[in-house]
Amino acid sequence: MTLLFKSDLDRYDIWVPALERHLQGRPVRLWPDVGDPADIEYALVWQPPPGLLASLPNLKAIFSMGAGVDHIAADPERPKHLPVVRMVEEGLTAGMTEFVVMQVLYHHRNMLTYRRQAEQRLWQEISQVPAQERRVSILGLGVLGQDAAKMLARFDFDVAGWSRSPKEVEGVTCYHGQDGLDEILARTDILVCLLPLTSETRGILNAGLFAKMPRGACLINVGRGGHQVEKDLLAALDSGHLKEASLDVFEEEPLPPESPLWNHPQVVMTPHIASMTMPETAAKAVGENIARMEAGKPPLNIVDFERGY
Ligand code: NDP
Ligand code: OXD
Repeated sequence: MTLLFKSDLDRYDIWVPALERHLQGRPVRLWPDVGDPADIEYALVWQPPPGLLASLPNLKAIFSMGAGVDHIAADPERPKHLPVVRMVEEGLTAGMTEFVVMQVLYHHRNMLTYRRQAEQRLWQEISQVPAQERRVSILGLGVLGQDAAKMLARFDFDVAGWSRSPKEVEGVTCYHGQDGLDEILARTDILVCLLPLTSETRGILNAGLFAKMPRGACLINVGRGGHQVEKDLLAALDSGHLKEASLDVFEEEPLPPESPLWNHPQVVMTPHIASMTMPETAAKAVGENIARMEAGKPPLNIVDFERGY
């Protein structure tokens, strides 16, 4: 049996048939109408209410509907003996790469400045830097970071990436560890954050990090709001040290109405939509993993809670 729960995105009319197609006849039950909790063996969740997972006595695995699992880690009653599987599926990856490329191009081609100029009826060219001379750096070279990095390299950007462990990615200069962070920041015109939120990465986008980037650099945060220290970011934008930022995620979501980030002239803001899990491809990935488990194999993409992702 599969339990499906997502609090905020009402696409069950697509999700349920997609799951039924890929679950080899297993019935799908939608929370809160789950019937006998003892029937539930697999849970597919996004922001489950604390205690919900612990109330399912025969659960075998927890599948996250998103790539990030901070929402599941936040449940103090999460049954710690069960594998938690993060979402890796082609639709989510493709959507993130589209979004990152769009934002990089937006800053690369000075679109925010042109928008401001248009508001003032100002017809004025800005000298354009070629892509080969624009240094784009991605924090997080995992499933999403690597895909975006490879696509940016195809646009001829000078692309680098940073991860915890050493990596080799064709067309991408790879850095890792604390020394690697300082090196990558020093060569950055546009910084993309695609890290998971962990105890090590929380607050990483702070005044100290911005100071290590060249003056006039731009930030794109599509990781988590917990990565950015918004007061430091506002100070860096206001001083001109950071030229612009694209923010898809925020310290508090929804962004409170009083936040200056809503209409800051140097900020492009979106409401945590950089990428979305696509029901058909996600259901296929979940179905394949359940089939693995039923065949006695461990599921792919298990979260290591020691590392935090
Ligand atoms: P992965 O787990 O595949 O990749 C994570 C990457 O971050 C890895 O390269 C990892 O290094 C690196 N990393 C983790 N901790 C550190 C650290 N302390 N120092 C340096 N590097 C570190 O995740 P995904 O690519 O699938 O997803 C990344 C994140 O994107 C998600 O966790 C989520 O927060 C965010 N996201 C946001 C969405 C949105 O709509 N805004 C949509 C989907 C995801 P290593 O390779 O060495 O393990
Ligand atoms: C995710 C997200 O983690 O949508 O997948 O934020």
